[in-house]
Order: sequence, then structure tokens, then C-alpha cells
Amino acid sequence: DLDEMLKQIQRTFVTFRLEYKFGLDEITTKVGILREQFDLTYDHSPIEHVKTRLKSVDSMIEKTVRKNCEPTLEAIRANILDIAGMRVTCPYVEDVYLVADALRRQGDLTLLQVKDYIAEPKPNGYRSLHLVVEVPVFLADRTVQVPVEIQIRTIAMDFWASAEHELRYKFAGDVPPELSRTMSEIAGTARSLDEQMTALRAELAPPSPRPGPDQEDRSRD
Ligand code: 0O2
Repeated sequence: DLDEMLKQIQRTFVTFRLEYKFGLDEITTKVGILREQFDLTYDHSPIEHVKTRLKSVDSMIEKTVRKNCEPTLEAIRANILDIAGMRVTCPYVEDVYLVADALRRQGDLTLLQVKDYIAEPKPNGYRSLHLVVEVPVFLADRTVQVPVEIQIRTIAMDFWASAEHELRYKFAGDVPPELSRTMSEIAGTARSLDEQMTALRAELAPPSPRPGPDQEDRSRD
């Protein structure tokens, strides 16, 4: 009957979503390892904090429909690459690329997409580095490749993006032009803060060392 059919559909989506949770678990471990190693190797911590989120079934369906696709599992899998999402916040702009490079070097990850909104900010002023990586997840009976979106940004970028997200939510996407202008100005301030902090960092310490064989050897001493 209908009730049983709905239950079956719900179970299918729960199982489908679980694979993304596992993918996120794998990436969380990877970033956790980087964070600990960075903390030991560098004069400051390049990772300030890490947040993860898993898209709800409702919002994956909503996004698929928004993209003019049928809300089937296949269409969701092919079109929604940010079901599993991680946000990494770093103190300095150079840390953003340090973290991204460390992930990009990992042989078991396949880089599916890079969007560098730091090099090319969005018209509203949004800045962030987005990577979509595919990570293998070993299930009991098969291995699945799971895409995970990783947004890497500075504290200043994150501050701005959180406020802008809240504004958009509050005004249901219809932010008054005056407020949009204010946000655009603040984006400029955030950008200039990042530039000033980069200059300050150059005064504070020599450039961070790249982890290499030297470091590895020293850490074993
Ligand atoms: P949420 O609630 O954060 O999950 P795509 O539809 O993903 O294939 P899109 O949307 O162009 O293509 O991808 P993009 O530009 O990489 O952005 C996806 C995510 O980046 C968004 O997810 C936001 O988290 C963030 N983002 C992008 N632009 C902005 C912006 O102008 N302001 C803020 N605050 N965040 C932004 P979601 O699903 O929209 O939202």
C-alpha cells in the first residue's frame, strides 16, 4: 500500500544519504590528521576551526528540482555535489592554499572541481576556495566514491559569509539594495583586513615551512 511504499522510499533515501555521511567521516579524519600535524610543525595553527554538515533529503530534492532535474537518486548523485559539506576556517589567506594543497596531494582523493572565489570573488563580494573531492568509502559489500565539498576560507571571509547568509535568510533572498551595498562595502573591508593581516604575518614570522622529508625526520628524533 501507499504507506509501505512511502516507508520504502524513505529507507532508500536514508541509505543513500548515509554514504555521504561516511564520505564526510573520511574527510574529517584527513583534515583532523592535517590539523594535528600542522600544529606540531608550524609556528601558528593554519586551521582555526572545522565544521561539517550533511544536506537534508528535502534540500537535496529541492536543489535537484531547482536545477531542472527529476528528483531521482541518479540525478541527485550526478548533480548535487555538496550533499556532504565541510567548512575549514583559517587565520590567513596563505593557510587556505596550504590546506587545499595538502588535500590535493592525497592520492586516494580525486579532485572533481575547484572554484577559487578568492582569486575571483562573486559579484556580491563572496570569497572562499571551494574544492569538490571524491573519496573512496569501503562498505561491507562494495566500495563507493563519494563527493565532498570543502569550503576553505579565512576568518574574515567566514565572518562576512555568515552575516550575508543570515541576511539572505531573513529577507527570504530579497535583500534590500541598501543592505546589499553595505554588504559589498563590508566585503571590501574584509578583503583589506586579510591583506593587512598577510602583511603583518610577513613581519611576524618567516614563511611557514612546507612539510617535507626534513620535518618528518625531525619529528621522529
Ligand atoms: P548552504 O546552506 O551553505 O549549503 P552548485 O549549485 O553547488 O552546483 P553553486 O551554487 O554555484 O553551484 O556552487 P558554489 O558557488 O560553489 O556555492 C555553493 C555553496 O557556496 C553555497 O551552498 C554556500 O554555502 C556557498 N556560497 C556560494 N555563494 C555564496 C554567497 O554569495 N554567500 C554565502 N554566504 N555563501 C555562498 P548553498 O547550497 O547555497 O547553501
